[in-house]
Amino acid sequence: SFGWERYNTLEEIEVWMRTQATLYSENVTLIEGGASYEGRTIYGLKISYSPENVNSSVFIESNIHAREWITSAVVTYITNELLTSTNQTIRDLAESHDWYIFPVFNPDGFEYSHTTLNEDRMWRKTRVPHSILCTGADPNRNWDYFWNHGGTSNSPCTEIYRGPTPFSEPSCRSMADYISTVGETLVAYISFHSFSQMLLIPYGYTPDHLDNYDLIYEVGLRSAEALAQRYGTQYRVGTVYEIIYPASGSSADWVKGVFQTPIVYTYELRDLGQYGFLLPPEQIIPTAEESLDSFITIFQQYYNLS
Ligand code: 0X9
Ligand code: ZN
Repeated sequence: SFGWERYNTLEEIEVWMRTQATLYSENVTLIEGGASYEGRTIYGLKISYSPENVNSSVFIESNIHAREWITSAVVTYITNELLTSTNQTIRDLAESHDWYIFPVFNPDGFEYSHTTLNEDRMWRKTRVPHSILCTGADPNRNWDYFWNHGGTSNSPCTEIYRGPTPFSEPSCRSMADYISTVGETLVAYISFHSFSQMLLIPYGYTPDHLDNYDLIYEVGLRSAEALAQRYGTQYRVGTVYEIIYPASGSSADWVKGVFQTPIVYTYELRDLGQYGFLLPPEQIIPTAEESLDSFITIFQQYYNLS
């Protein structure tokens, strides 16, 4: 059954979401964000403690890349804390925002990565058959904001295949439609990836520091500091373009560019490559704890400095 001592399957995560919506039915709703190529519904949880929070919503996504299992584990952990923590800081944060949380953005790929074949464990992309030879597009290169502006490939056999057209991937198209219904209400959009221990700032398509970069950089530094305090885990902070690589067509760039969402971060969780995507289950809880510390700090410091 579901827990943070090991990695959960798509079905276990969905059952867990349903259970939360039943247990906390006054504040939690199971939502259907979109659908994947293979016909799976992309489920999320909406958490709302007050109708007054409608214009300070937070959107969270994880496992847009299938093999990055630690990301949905951390996001479900954070969700559980928002629902059950008695810590006053966490309660205040939870109850002063509306939350849209989608732990598995790429259910087809995620399910595929859970098959027993070793090769499949490293699956990253969608499962759309774009060519006879190779399946899938990179769902974090497929979004319609400066799509095909660097850091992508037009070859279906690469890991960064952008797809034939913007939003060719049903999961991206449908989640973009869903995000559009709440886009103007968002104060924050946080996406979770692994690995390499970074807190990334938009954009990936340009080296320019746009919108509120200075504030978001400072908030990011303080959040990375908070993260390090628990177990000493070191994170780097900077734009996607500058500290990893140029990458266009990501969900985070799309949200930032289309809605000018004030707080947009992408986490690259543990580790630095020792285990990489195969982070041992013993590290789930420590990774989640330190990530939660930084996550809370993002909001505290943003409201403190802005
Ligand atoms: O390349 C990616 O899509 C992400 N790194 S990963 O190793 N997990 O694949 C980083 C994307 C970050 N892009 C934006 N936030 N714009
Ligand atoms: Zn990723």
